[in-house]
Amino acid sequence: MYGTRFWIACAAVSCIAACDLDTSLAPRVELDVVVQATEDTFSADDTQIELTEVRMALETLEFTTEGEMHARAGLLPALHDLVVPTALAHPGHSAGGEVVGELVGRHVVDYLDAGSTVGLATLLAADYSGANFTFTTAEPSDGLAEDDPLIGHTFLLAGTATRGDVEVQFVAYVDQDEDRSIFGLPLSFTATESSTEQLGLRFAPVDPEGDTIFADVDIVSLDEDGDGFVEISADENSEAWANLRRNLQVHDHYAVEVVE
Ligand SMILES: [Ca+2]
Repeated sequence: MYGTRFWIACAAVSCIAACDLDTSLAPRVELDVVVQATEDTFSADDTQIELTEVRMALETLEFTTEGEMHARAGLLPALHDLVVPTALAHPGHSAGGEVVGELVGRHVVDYLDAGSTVGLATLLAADYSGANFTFTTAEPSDGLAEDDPLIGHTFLLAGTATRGDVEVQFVAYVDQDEDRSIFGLPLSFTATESSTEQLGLRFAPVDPEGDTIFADVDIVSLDEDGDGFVEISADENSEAWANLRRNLQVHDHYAVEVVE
């Protein structure tokens, strides 16, 4: 059944046509957001890292445009409210462009499960130039088991750090502040009503400049008792935890890509 909002949106679309504006602005399309492959083995200074688990809890993923939509400011906001209803719940996103598409709701992203679907995004037909997302902390209602160790945290990272003959297993629980966001991920994409592409969310442990998420986090040296295991958490190792947390706030470690 179509609700009142749908018919009001249709009325707005008709108005755009009647007003002889570019009707291509009005249609929308739903596209899958999928996980892009993550580089799971890499060097961090003189340490070889192998990641075996990378999961992250996010709130709304938004897609932004610059330019043409502003010209219709008098008409579009009303349509925009209807089609992208939660965008208005987050004012102040204009720094990254105008939000005209989004993947609504909370999602746990398993970055090592390449090709898996995160959810279905709704996009107004537009030229997209950027993407934003907001971190959250995972909850059982996110579809997790009640004893899932990600619960209460934003990231769960696990793996092996090797330097010379020394191998250390590690697990890291990282929390980001509520409403901490990544703004302005570059995205060059034109959405039309008939678009069939997917939008790929990528985590890059090594950013394009070669900086890793483990900068100033020397996992091997954190194994002070030599038992081959390190937990990085706010309680266990606050300085390394703070550095990892800070590194994971750098937008160079994320990307949104068009998957043909
Ligand atoms: Ca240890």
